Amino acid sequence: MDNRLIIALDVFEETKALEIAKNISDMVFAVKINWPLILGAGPGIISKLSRFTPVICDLKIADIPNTNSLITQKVHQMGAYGVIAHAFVGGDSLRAVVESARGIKVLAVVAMSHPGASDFMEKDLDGLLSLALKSGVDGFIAPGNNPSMIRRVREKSMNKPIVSPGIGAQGGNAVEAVMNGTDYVIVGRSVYESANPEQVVGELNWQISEGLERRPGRYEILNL
Ligand code: 3DU
Repeated sequence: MDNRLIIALDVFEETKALEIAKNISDMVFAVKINWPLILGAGPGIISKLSRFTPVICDLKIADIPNTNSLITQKVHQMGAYGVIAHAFVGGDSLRAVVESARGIKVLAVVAMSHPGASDFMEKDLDGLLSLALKSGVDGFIAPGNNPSMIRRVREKSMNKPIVSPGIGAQGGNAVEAVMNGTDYVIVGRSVYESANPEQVVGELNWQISEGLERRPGRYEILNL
């Protein structure tokens, strides 16, 4: 199945993360892990989860080129499928991630889903996008709860996939995000806090198919 759902496993406990991942692995594209799980369960969770499903490490890497490169090398060694880095740190820092990735996918954060994103990041979306494009990243992170922002990213970059959090707990809707140009949907709380994660994952997959059907033909569906 051409799956386009990514589950954010923002839980602290290894057992809970592994249980959810095992139960949903054949219904999702990947899981995304962030600092809560890495700090809670230890970095070994990357390779443990990778036995069931591709793992995207949402480390939001944002440092000088040398440090970015060291972090990316380690993420690669641990068997991750992809890594997320911030674009705002500048072209040299982002290129260091891309150059150290050795085949793992690099996603650049160009816009965020929380209200504070309008304080700084939103003001230079075009600059962040062009910097990320020039750095050779594999895709963009852009907010699924902000359809006009997704369209702006899509219109500027027709050839890199958009991966969007902000669906469910943060108010976004998967049908709407995908209609507006999101290629992969990230969902956390709505799934891992649910009494029936498999059912929620099934519904989200249905919503993604619906969004793809209603998507304008000029927005090609892009793969990561
Ligand atoms: O809101 P949720 O529980 O569905 O989780 C969303 C995940 O995506 C979470 O790990 C968060 O850190 C990440 N994320 C955003 O929510 C918004 C962004 O702009 C970037 C990443």
